[in-house]
Amino acid sequence: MPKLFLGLDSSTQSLSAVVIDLATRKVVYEKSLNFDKALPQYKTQNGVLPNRDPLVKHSSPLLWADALDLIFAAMKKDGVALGDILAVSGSGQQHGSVYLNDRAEKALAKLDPKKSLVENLSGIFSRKTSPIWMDSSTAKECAEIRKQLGGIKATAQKTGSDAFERFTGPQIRKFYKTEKAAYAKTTHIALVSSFMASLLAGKIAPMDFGDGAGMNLMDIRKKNWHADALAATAPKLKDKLPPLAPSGKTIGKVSPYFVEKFGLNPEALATIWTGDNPASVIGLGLIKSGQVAISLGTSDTFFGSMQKCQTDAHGEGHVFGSPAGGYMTLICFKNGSLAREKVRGLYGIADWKQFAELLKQTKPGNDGAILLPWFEAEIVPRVNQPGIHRFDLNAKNVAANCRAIFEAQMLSMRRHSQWMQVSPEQIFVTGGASNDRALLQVLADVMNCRVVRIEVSKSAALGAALQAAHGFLSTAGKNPSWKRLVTGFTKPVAGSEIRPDKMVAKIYDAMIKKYAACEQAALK
Ligand code: XUL
Repeated sequence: MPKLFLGLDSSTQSLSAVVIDLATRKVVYEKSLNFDKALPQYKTQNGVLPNRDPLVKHSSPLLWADALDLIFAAMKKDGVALGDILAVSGSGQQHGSVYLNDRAEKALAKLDPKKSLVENLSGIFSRKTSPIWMDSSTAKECAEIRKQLGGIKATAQKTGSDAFERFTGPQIRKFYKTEKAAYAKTTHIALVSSFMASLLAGKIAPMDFGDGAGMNLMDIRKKNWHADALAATAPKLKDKLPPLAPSGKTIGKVSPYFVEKFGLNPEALATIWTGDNPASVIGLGLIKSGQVAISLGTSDTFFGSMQKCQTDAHGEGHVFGSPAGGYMTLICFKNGSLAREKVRGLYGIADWKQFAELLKQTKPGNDGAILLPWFEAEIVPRVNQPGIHRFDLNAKNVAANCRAIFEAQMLSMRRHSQWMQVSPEQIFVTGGASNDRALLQVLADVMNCRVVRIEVSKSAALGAALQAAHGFLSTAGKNPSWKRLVTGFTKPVAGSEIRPDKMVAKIYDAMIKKYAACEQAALK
């Protein structure tokens, strides 16, 4: 007898679905719908609506709802046994917000399967578009909130993070300041995750401790709305926010809309969604405190599981609730592959294979050469003036530049993740650049830690499916163990382990001091 659970991930560029069978511990279905391609009428580029101001990045909540209809239709067409799904959960791109008026609750409760979701939702929005995580137009509001909350350290201690432009609180404050009448008409503010969960459940869904922590509004320790943060953000804000609750908790049965229209099991549970990063923590199997993963993607991220809440006094890293209980940490380095690609372009390097070959022609430590690769304004460390900085490095030496950028990126990760005080037994690494052993050897040596590759193309949607299973089993009073639940779904790639070279690791132990000095000099 299969035990099917559906996980959805509403990300920046696509909506993905993963169905798992807990009886066989297998992923039985995967699908991804690219917003630009599947719904061109919204005119998004990489999931973002065009805007003249490069700092403003919005998307459309109707686009996300439309995609939900499309992905259910695709699952029905592909013969997914929707009638056997026991529970549905999901994750969303973090920080993005949806603004609803007093018609929303009624509309959600009476979704008509003869109409599309978009038709059903007509007239329920108090703001047509949704600011998303790529938006950086709220520097002023961040400064105002940070000041009210007592500075960087205090803001991080209270809410888990310093005030960041993309976080929901500063975005709400900007909306309140610039569109007072529309703000007054807003009765519910949702995150992308809680908006999508509301559609599935047919009622306003709570926000979870993972995504709720990405707002600069949640008390990171008490896990309720922080009165000072609400007051620093906008008036009457508490009335507009749903309650906070653990992710995966049951909201109710799925809305009859999905039952009648697509044949979803009428008894299937709709559970609370979370953010894509918290879901990925589950999808990558980071259950034990101190387990960390590095994703080498467009941006590089360093994230992991943490039992006791400990915030970053410098305000560079974030603390979110983890769907597995406890907390997770996240540090986002904007100049990841983005910067590596720029170096490749600068030197006309054909591909990553050649980049890795060049890197191998040089020796660890690179005779002290360092390249700080801030091609774009950087999040960590905070760099508002983009630019690259070379130290003891000849710009003409191609091979040395390849090593210098990657070593600097890894040294930066080591330096800026120290506040987490984790000493992992091994680091899981995922993302595009994780295919190359030469790069991973540098990572293992800099971190002085074993590195294993994990290939989970849809880690967030898989995490969401596991979250649905956990919610279902908890509701049935089974008290499921997260460790047992993720086993088998998140195996490292066979033979991918790379051990640090202890002699080389010593070179980096010395080099981290020089790296720190270079960083400080460049930041001056
Ligand atoms: C995390 C963040 C991004 C988005 C991407 O803080 O802003 O990783 O969650 O969807």
